[in-house]
Amino acid sequence: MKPRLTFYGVIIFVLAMGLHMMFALALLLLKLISNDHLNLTCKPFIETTLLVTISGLFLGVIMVLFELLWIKKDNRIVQNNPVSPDEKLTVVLTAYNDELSIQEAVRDFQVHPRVQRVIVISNNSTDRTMEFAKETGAIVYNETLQGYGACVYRALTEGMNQTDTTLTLLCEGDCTFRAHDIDKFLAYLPHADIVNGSRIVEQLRTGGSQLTTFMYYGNFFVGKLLEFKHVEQGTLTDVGTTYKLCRNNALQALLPNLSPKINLEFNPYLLDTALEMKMKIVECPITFYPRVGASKGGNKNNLVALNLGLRMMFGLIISWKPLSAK
Ligand SMILES: Nc1nc2c(ncn2[C@@H]2O[C@H](COP(=O)(O)OP(=O)(O)O)[C@@H](O)[C@H]2O)c(=O)[nH]1
Ligand SMILES: [Mg+2]
Repeated sequence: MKPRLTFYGVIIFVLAMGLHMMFALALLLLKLISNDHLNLTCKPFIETTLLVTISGLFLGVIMVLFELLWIKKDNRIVQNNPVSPDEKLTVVLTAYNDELSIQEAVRDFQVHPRVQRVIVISNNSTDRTMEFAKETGAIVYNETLQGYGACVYRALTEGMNQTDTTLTLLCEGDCTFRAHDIDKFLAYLPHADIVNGSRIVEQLRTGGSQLTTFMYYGNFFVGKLLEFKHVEQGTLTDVGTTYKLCRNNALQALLPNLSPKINLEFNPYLLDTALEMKMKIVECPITFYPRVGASKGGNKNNLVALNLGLRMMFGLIISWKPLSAK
């Protein structure tokens, strides 16, 4: 069991800071609206609370410093498993009623020289997604368990089961991610079991994409929380990207430890579980484009994204289990 002092220290610090600000504000308002009598009755309670929150701030800082200065030893070995230039990969695309984008997405990946095949996983699509994907030459399966997590889980399973490729590239069939980033992923692969795409480089985020500036910083914040949970295991700046390149032997170990019932929170859940298993995850900056077709996920608007971000934080701090779909 890891002590996770940085992780819990940061959480205690942020909670204490929030409470402290709330009570300081309450004290100010009370002073403005109440008479001396009320002030006197509330004073001991407010004073005690402020003392507790200030102690929380100090405790948080001490926990973080203790772990960073005394416990962490920085004894990492950089993995360097070269990838053969002939190595091909299987692309797996998620698709739920994505008839407007699926053909363009499949074609984009099919023409990349490192791609062996494209598999599309429809998730009970009721439009012509499956038909259009087949027409374009993709292998098509339908995942009957509804949900983003179930669709991703099936996609990774199908990729892993291909016997002539050892690499699975997970992506969405909505044209938000592009095949030209495969070369970036491959450049980082020698050092990783999973290369996770990150939309953190501003210049690579197309204006008008689903990732608003609010979501961009929100993703970064939750990414850092995940990083603090696994200090020294990886730099994490984006918990919302589907786009990732996985070694199949890593998937063989990882998938039995994942539940397909975790839905839109599946990405940080996968990363958290893989880091817990001591897998090497390296982020790679990727480009991000406007979506073709309507959003089905957590990117509809900032409020939906905020709700999803809070659920992700719940999963990271408390447990992923209660987030499983029934
Ligand atoms: N939200 C959602 N997405 C699904 C589902 N099944 C498959 N998907 C696919 O998973 C991806 C969701 O991606 P995301 O970026 O979170 O939402 P988007 O805005 O719909 O693209 C898309 O490729 C969807 O087509 C489902 O049941 N719900
Ligand atoms: Mg999408």
